[in-house]
Amino acid sequence: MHDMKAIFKKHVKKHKRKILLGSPIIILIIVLDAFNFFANEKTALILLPEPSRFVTVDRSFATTVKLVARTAVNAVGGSIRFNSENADILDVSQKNSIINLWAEEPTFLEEKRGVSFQGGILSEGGFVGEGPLMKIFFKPRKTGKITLAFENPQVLAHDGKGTNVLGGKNELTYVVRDSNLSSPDINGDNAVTFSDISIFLVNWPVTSDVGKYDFNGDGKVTFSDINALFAQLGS
Ligand SMILES: [Ca+2]
Ligand SMILES: [Ca+2]
Repeated sequence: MHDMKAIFKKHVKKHKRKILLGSPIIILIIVLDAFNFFANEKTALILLPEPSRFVTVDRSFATTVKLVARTAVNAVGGSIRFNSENADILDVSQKNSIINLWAEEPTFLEEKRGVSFQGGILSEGGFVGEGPLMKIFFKPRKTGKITLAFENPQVLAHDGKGTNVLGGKNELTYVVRDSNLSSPDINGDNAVTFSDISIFLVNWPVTSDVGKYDFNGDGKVTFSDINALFAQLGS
């Protein structure tokens, strides 16, 4: 055991310079990777929460459907479905859409269990870049999760053959909580991670801003709120 420790120490000492030099590169790669989750080379369809995945049951919320085209494209279509027992669709807006030729304007699927759409982008040389396709407005029915997903999505290349060049798409899950509970996503990065718990602990004991840290809704901030936040880790 001691031998192992000694070997390890010796190795670290010997390679200290390399380890120190290498570490920032590894960290940089991890950070860049996180930023590039959707910004890689793939043409993708993205469901974007506005502004947050963490919503309250008493309020409506919106999802922007966005296209990221890495090569020239001219048509996009598909449908978006969700678990409709937990929410209702209020409206779909095409305002600011990059689609300027609708073959099928966004229409509600049966019993508003989703939205289907099909359209073209009139642009010389095809469309490259990113922009919104539409915005869907929802009203939660109850607390729980609402998951949106694409069904049969297509993004067609401006190549005269209509090749489907869609390389990626995401699923989006909203977490609906009671209106008297604080959002577990303290730093607003759309995930509940150790960073949120760390921020909470930095502010512990909470004497002001009770409304920000009352995760169980009893009007005060106690250890129970730490437990309540831990319970939502990863959501
Ligand atoms: Ca967070
Ligand atoms: Ca509390």
